[in-house]
Amino acid sequence: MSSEVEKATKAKFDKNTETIFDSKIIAKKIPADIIYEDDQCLAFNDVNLQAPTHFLVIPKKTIPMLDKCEQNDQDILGHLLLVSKKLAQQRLPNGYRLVINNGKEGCQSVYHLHLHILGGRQMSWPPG
Ligand code: TR5
Repeated sequence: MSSEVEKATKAKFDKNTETIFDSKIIAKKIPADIIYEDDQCLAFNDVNLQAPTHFLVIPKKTIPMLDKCEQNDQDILGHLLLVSKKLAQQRLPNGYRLVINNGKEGCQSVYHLHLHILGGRQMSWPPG
C-alpha cells in the first residue's frame, strides 16, 4: 500500500477540525509553493509529486470534499475548474489530468476540497 493510500485509509472527515490547508496554507502560517492566488482560490505545488508537474487548486472557502458541495457552490466549482485549466494550459501544453479524490475509497487524505492537476508524462488508464 502506498503511503498516500495509507494516509487516505486513516484520514477521517471531522467537520470540527481544520485541515492543514485551511489552518496553515490558506492562513499563510506555513510556506507553500504558491503558483497562483485570487480572492477565491489558491494553487500550489504538491509536496509529494505524483508526476513531473503536480499542483493543487483549492477554494479559500472551507469545503471539505466534493460530496459536501451544494447548489450554491456552483460558481466556486466553476471557478476552480477554469483556474485549473488556465494554469494547466500554461504549464502542460501536451495535456494533463485533473483529479478530485473523494472520501476513503476515493483516496482522499486531506478533507479540504482540492483539485489535483498532474502532467509532464504519459498518463495511463485506468488509474489505480
Ligand atoms: O490524497 P488527497 O487527494 O487528499 O491529496 C492530498 C494531497 O495534499 C497529497 O497529494 C499531498 O501530497 C498534498 N499535501 C499534503 C500536505 C501538503 C501537500 N501539498 C503541498 N503542501 C503541503 N503541506 C505544506 N503539508 C501537507 N500536509
